[in-house]
Amino acid sequence: MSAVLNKYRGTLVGALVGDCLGANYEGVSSVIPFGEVTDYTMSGIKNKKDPIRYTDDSAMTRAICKSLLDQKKYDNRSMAVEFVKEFFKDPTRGYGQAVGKVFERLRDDDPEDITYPARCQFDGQGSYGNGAAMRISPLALFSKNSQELQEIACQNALITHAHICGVNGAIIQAIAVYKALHIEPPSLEPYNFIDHLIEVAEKIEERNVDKRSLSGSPSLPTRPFSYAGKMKEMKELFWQNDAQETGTVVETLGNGIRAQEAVPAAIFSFVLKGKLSFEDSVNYAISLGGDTDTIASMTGAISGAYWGVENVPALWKSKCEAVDEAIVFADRIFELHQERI
Ligand code: R7I
Ligand code: MG
Ligand code: MG
Repeated sequence: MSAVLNKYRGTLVGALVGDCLGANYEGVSSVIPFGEVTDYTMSGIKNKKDPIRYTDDSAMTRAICKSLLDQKKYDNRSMAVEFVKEFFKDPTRGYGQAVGKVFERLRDDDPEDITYPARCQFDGQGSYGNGAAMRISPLALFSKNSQELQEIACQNALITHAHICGVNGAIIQAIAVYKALHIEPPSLEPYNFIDHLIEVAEKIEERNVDKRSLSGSPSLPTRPFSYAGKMKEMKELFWQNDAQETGTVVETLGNGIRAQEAVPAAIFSFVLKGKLSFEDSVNYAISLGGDTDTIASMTGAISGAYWGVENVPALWKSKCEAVDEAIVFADRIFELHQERI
């Protein structure tokens, strides 16, 4: 298998296994001892007979893959159609409480502007949940360059999340995956990695201030949350050497369902354990507690893009639902990407 294909497969399989394994702890509000997490993920699951089910994170990721492969280009309406199909096929996959309303409106009203239902959420503020960021990794595999990726990640996020924090979180998560795809192990430099994301975030946040709103949505808070600022705090965490203290990490970054918490937590889990292994990053992500399936899935996408599928534990690949399908998606998006460049 080529090195690039290894990384493509790693991205989608990484996102999937993170979701499946993290789901066991979703909603645990406190941090979880690392040893307790590894007891479950490295041995507890050995006895499981049925595949470990994936949640909405992976359901929406596969909808993005399907649309890309069906259209052979990026098409936002097709993305919306696939999300709706995926949701109504199985609404019990643990979706966010409010996002089902968007899918209902997309299905029942078939609006000309497909971002309209998302803009109606939360009294017109739009959702700041992490649901756009959690699904975004296939777009990093598809895109020709960082600029294109930022544009389509933004469009994709707006189908369900109109709040600027939800949208920017998706763009930054996408760029983190894209960057990790282009670094060969073991040459990750944590500070450079975070600096790159800070640079991207600063540019996005400058543009947001210029425009004052996204796509006509009045969702820009007076003092919007800054991902760039949060990632500077993340760098401080490294310097202070507090990083082993998960309580401090959660206090600084958060571990919740908001994109502004989950995305930084996922990036941090990748870089902190990035010198060690794929499984260390994912296990660490789960140990932060909170929105564990989503944080572990986003960590898994970034780590998998860096390490490649060959470094994903065989046990995880054999126990999680739909790993084979993720590999097929990765291979086909790889081919599509080759045709595009
Ligand atoms: O963002 P979303 O798709 O949810 C993703 C999360 C992941 O953890 C998945 O694993 C799954 O468990 O859900 O779905 P939304 O319903 O848009 O947002 C999720 C939640 O964030 C909402 O149900 C709210 O609790 C909260 N939320 C908000 N609360 C108040 N005001 C999001 N936006 C707002 C807001 O503007
Ligand atoms: Mg989920
Ligand atoms: Mg979740």
